Amino acid sequence: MDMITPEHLIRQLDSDAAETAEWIASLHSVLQAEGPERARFLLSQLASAARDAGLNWRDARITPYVNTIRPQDEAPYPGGADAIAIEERLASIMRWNALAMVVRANRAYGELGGHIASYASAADLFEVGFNHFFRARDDQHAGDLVYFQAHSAPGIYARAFLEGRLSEENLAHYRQEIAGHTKGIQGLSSYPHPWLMPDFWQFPTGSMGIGPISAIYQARFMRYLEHRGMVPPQQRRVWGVFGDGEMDEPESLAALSLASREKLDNLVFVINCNLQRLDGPVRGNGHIVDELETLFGGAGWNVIKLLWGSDWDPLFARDANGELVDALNRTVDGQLQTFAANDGPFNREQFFGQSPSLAAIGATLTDDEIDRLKRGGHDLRKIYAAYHAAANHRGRPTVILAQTKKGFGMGSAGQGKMTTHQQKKLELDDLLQFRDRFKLPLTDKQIENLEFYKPAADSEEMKHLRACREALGGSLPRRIDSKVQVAVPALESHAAFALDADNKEMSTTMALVRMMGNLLKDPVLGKHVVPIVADEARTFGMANLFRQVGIYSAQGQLYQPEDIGSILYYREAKDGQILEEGITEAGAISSWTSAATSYSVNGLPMLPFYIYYSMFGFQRIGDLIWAAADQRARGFLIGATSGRTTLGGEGLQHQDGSSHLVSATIPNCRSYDPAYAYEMAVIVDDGMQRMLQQNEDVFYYVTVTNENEAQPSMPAHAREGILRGMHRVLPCEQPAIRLLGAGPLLKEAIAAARLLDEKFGIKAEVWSVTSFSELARDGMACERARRLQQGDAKPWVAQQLQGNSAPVLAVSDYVRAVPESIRAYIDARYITLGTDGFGRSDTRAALRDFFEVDAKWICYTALTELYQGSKSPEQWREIASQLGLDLGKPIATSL
Ligand SMILES: Cc1ncc(C[n+]2csc(CCOP(=O)(O)OP(=O)(O)O)c2C)c(N)n1
Repeated sequence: MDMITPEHLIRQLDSDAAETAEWIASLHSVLQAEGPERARFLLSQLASAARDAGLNWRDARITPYVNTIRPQDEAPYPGGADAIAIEERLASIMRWNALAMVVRANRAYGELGGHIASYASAADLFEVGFNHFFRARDDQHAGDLVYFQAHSAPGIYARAFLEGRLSEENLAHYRQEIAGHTKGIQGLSSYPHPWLMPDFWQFPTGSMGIGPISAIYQARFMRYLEHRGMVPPQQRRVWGVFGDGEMDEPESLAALSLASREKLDNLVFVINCNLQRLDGPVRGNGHIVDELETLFGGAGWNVIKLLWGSDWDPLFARDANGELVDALNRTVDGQLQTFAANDGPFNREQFFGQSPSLAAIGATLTDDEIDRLKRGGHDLRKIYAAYHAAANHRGRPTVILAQTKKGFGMGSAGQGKMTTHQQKKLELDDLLQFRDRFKLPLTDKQIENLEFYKPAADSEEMKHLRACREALGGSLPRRIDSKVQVAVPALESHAAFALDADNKEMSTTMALVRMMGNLLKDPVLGKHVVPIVADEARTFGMANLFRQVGIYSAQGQLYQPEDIGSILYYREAKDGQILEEGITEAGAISSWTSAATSYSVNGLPMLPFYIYYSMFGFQRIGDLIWAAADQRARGFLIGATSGRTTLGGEGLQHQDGSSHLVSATIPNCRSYDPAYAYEMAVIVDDGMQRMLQQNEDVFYYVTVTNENEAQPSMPAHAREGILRGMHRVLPCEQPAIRLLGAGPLLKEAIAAARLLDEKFGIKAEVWSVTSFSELARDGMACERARRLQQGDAKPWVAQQLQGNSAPVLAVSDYVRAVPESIRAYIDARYITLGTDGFGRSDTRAALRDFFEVDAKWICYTALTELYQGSKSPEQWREIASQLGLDLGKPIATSL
């Protein structure tokens, strides 16, 4: 505890205290006579004079460990002390119901889990928001967006219970969603999950770090819609309440500078700094608050430290020589936690006992008063002042660093304890103490039975609760499942070039971009399309869109672009349509999610296309995609430069052979790996129909490639097969083998069919598999239906391949597990080829030979199937050499 603080140093270095006092007095007099603007101006002039004089002076970013807002600057509390008293009682009731919910569930089933301590620390932060700030959507207002710290969910349920939105039965089914469902009762999900509670939760925050970055991009997307004239300018805010431990996630901090760069003063973060995470202190040997102050402040945010409650104000007033502030500055978080976990006498001795002056300050308080000294995040008055300042701050986003105690009010059972995060059971004595601490009107028996408590409808508390929410537009959180439709243009109107391609050369990426360009021109749909890139637009041939629809920039274009003379110049505009996110896949997908949930969040359906390097999608930002799925996102993810052997030169970290394996695990994601432009066009058309017309909560993952090839026209009657996962592209009367080619390897399968015919006189038919995952899902559903006596529908793949027993050989540019996923539904010998192993840089031809997926290897593999047992090793070597294959080559997975 011998830390030297800046204030210590100042005192030691101050060679002329009288002079210092004069300077400070001058500042005060300017402030008084001419106001803060003038004072700030003078300070910045001084700073620049210091720079000119070569002083190399810089403001130490960290301010003392005290509240940013001085007591005299606090906005008055609406309703004053009476309202505070009622709201404190309400907060106590929320606390109890939340605690009872978790303890009850775990009394019944010890495995259910849940958290008490997090909400105990966050309750007051939420309550001030609910009573005074969080605006719900109504006829006048589109509603604020609130990101709730996930493991505080019981508290949000507790409030919904008091508001009459959830019943006792709902609460009794906390974390029992399946049991609840079988009884016709909505069980309560562990964390905010819009998929599971679609009328309630808006934003999934259960995976740490996803809430903060998503909140920033939602706030940004609101501005995007306003600047493009899609919605009128509005006073909506995004509030995000997050944990201090959660701030360690890279995603939590990843977009801070975007928020200030774009001047998102519609955004407020409240960081619940209870100084603990799951295992222990967030920064035992330092101050997480100061660290966050530096990070957010450095990124350009308005930072409000909310550290101490009103009962500290008189103590600071008595702190004439600054010893109290010094002591707080040097008390590290680990010690603050210990103070939280101990009682008044301990704190008097250990904290106020550090010096005679401190002891004198402490002497003005009883032990009990010391014990109850509040941290800022537990003082409604201080919280209100901070929120009020944040809501009225202009030009920058605000972060409120609210210091609280983890497990606040849980007494010796939990407050400030190392293990408090996971505490979900409490002894009767602890429960009784909790009741007494929060003055809950419940009998011992009611406490023992963990009865939920709801005051009478005409009680002061309930009237106040209702009045506050009515004034703010109703209850919250509330997810609105808008059914607004957007007309989708006829396929021929924007994709004729793909449907009647007539062997014109193009890549599927080029076809997609061309189609998107056409869709953007559609008089109805056009403005709803949101092209999103993470600094790869040129890679995908999208530069023409720069000029066509412009790149969104809140400031417009303040410079003359270098290429102004070119028709495709780099055009930034305030009403630009493209979201060019720079090199942040996490940011780009968060933008995509904002657009993909706009139908619900803004009541305005948008159609985002996020086009990215397919390897940097599911693999890199898979959890953000999973959260988007939970959020019922609707839009297109376009995995470009896809296919492990199709990307060619880029090598191991760029070549994607796995995204289709991962995307197949997301229930509401329909994944396609089209080979042809017309297939891609049909898939996008289907997606638009389902998402914009039928309002289905699905999204599409479509891989496209940069390999140019002759594009055939669409055969008649192919649509159903394309969408269900396979259709025949090369028929044959009596095939000896059936080849299934997927995506870019379809052409290898077709070439193999020719090779088999020309060199070996073997007839093959070829199918284009647009989606192994759709085939597999259909297969699983049919198989289960049969098992459960619910019907005898045949899987699409089995229907297509029926009437023939010839072997089936599938080839994919993804790992073999992808084509393996349909094995169970094929009534014939089934062989798969894929691209398991690390990619590497070389030509497509070399890569396809290396992974044994080119026409020659398909041909050789087919022969091994057809000539089974009838050839000697010598003859096989002979066939291989005829095909130009090396049978001695090592397996790709070993290299
Ligand atoms: C990505 C991710 N990693 C780990 C967890 C597990 N987890 C849930 S809460 C938590 C601790 C949170 O600490 P903090 O953010 O400080 O919140 P507090 O509960 O202290 O308010 C952890 C590690 C998670 N939910 N998500």
